[in-house]
Amino acid sequence: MELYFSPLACSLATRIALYEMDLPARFVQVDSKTKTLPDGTDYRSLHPLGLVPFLRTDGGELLSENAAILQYVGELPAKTKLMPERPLERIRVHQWLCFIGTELHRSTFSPLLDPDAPEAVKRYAIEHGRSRLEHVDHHLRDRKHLTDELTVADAYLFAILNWTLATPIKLDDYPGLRDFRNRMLERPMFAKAFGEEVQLYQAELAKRR
Ligand SMILES: N[C@@H](CCC(=O)N[C@@H](CS)C(=O)NCC(=O)O)C(=O)O
Repeated sequence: MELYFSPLACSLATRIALYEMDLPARFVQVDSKTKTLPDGTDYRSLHPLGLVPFLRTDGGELLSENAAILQYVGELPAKTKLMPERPLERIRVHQWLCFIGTELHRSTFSPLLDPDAPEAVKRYAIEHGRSRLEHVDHHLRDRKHLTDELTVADAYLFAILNWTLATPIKLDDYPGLRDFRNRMLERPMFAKAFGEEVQLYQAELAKRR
């Protein structure tokens, strides 16, 4: 398997899932600004939109879209699965992946992280995002995970919440989310994946300076 990723992007969720499930993979870094691969080729020749994550399966299939990739990885044969067996629980995970991808990732955080987004768009994203963040915050106040067990949806939420470090959204305003992120960080595989990508992110920044 090959995971195309950029440091601290939403592709971090798939790295976490692979580590938690102890699945082997090759990680191919996409420069988020230049869209080049380590061998200098243009990533857009592989993924025309230049988005990560992108996964090449062991069978050679190319998969895009975070929610789809996470579900694929989450149910690969492994001792620890990150997708539940029961149909309704699977739907619940699907529900959260959609919610995180649309309501939090693209509608709330993407404009805040985009240096080209106009200030009015950023203000709108903060206003609009508040009710969405409150919704998950309340859900997590008395739960360890989004659903009964740890799943790929938790890895995706964790990846998104890290972006509060670079945006005006403050996790202290959302104690359920803050405690969830801290709990996830206590898991060795979450901490390993996050720590590695922080280093890669800093190296990418230093290269650009
Ligand atoms: N709909 C895509 C969105 C993925 C996405 O937003 N990826 C970001 C990183 S978190 C990206 O590659 N941004 C680069 C760009 O927009 O050029 C998915 O869910 O996979």
